[in-house]
Amino acid sequence: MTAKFRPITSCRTCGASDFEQYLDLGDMPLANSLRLPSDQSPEFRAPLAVLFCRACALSQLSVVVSAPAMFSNYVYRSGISQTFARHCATFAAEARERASLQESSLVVDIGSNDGTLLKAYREIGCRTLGVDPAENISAIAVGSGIETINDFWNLETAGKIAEQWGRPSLITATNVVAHVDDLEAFFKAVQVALADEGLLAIEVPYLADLVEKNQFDTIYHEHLSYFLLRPLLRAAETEGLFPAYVRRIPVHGGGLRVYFAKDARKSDTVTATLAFEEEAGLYDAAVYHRFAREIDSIRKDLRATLTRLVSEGRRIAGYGASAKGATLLNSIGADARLIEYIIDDTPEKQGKLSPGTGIPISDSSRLQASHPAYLLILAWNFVDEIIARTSEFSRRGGRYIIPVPSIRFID
Ligand code: JHZ
Repeated sequence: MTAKFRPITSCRTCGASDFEQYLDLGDMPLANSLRLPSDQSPEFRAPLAVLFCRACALSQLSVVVSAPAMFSNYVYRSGISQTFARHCATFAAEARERASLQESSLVVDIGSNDGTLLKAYREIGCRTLGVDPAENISAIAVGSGIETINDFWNLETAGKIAEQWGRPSLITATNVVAHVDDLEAFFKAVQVALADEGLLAIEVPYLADLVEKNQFDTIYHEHLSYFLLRPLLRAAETEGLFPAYVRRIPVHGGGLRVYFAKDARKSDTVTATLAFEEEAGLYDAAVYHRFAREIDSIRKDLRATLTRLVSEGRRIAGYGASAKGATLLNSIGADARLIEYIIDDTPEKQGKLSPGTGIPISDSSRLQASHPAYLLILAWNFVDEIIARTSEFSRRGGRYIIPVPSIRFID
C-alpha cells in the first residue's frame, strides 16, 4: 500500500492553529515498515516533528501519514512480551470491578491486535469481541479463538456491533487513541456502541513520562498525539464521554489509564492529575524546549559511545526490533556497521531489515552463535524480561546498554 502524508493545519483536540514546534527529528521511515532484504524500492519517509498547541497544550506530529498504509498489515504483536500479558491480566481484574462486569457482559477491544488483552477478559468469563485493522494480526487472534472484526473503529463498525452483538458493558482501547487522527469520530463511535451504564477504558502513553524520562524514541508516525489528561478529556467530553477515574500506569515506560462514562461524575483522581499537570508546567511550551535540548545531547552521546566501542573492536547487537528502536537508531544515523543485527522473538519481524538503517532482524539463535560484546536494548520498557531471557549472554560476560533516559550499562 502506498503511504502518503499531509501536514496538519489545526489542533486535533481544540481546532486552534496556534502551534509551536519543539522537536524535529528530520525525515524518517515508518517505524514498523520492515523491509525484505530483496526490496530495492525507495523507502517512504516523512517529516517527524512535534508541535505544541498553545491553546490546549496537546503535543502532536506536524504530519499525518495515511492510516491504512501503517495499520492494514502489522508486524507488532502484543502477546510477545510476558510483562505485557501480565499487565493485561491486572487491567482486566481492575476493569471488571469498575464496570461491574458479569459473566454475560460483552467486552469490545479496539485495536485488539493478537487478542492478548481480550484473552484476559475471556479468562474472567466475559464475552469478547476484537476490532483491528490489520488483516494478518486479526487472523492470529481468530486462530486463538478471539472473535475479531477486521476493520478500523468507526461509526459503521460501532453500529454493526450494537446491532449484531449487543451494546458492550466495557470498551477498551490500549495504545490506540494516540494513533487516531479523527478523535471526534472515534469517541462518537464509542458513544454509539457503549451500553448506557457501560465504561470506556483507554490507556495512552503519558507525555509527562515521555518528557521526564527522555523517551523521545516513542515518537514515530503512528503516534499522532502525545497526551496530557487535559486535552484528552476535552476530546472525549465533546462527544459526551466524561472521566470517571484516572491513574498512571507503568507499562511501556509510563501511561495514563482513563475510564470514561456517559454521565458526568466527580473524581478526585481527575482533579489531582490535572493539578499535577499544571504544577509541573506541562501546559507551557518551555518544558518541551528543555526536553528537546536534552534529546540533542542524548543522541550525540549515544552515537559517540557506540562509535567508540565499535572502533575499539567491540561488536554490538540490538534486542527488540521495536517501533521506538527504529526512531532511536535512525536518529543517531545507525546502520549495520554500528549495530550488527537485532534480535526479536516476533516471527513476523525475523528475516527482515529495520527501517531506514537496514540492520537485519534475527531470532535469538543468532545471539547464542555470534557472541557480541554488547546488547543495546531497544525495548527498554521490557528490560527485566529481556535480561532474564538472555542470561546466557551475560553469563559469558556480555553487557547491556540501556539508551534512555540516558545511556547506562548493566553487566
Ligand atoms: P514494544 C508498539 O511499539 C507499537 P514498540 C504500537 N504503536 C504502540 O503504541 C506501542 O507498542 C505501545 C520484542 N521482544 O512492545 C517484541 C522480544 O523479542 O516495546 C517487540 O518487537 N522479546 C502499537 O514496537 C519489541 O521487542 C522479548 O522478550 O516500540 C518490543 O516492542 C520482549 C519483552 C520483547 O513496542
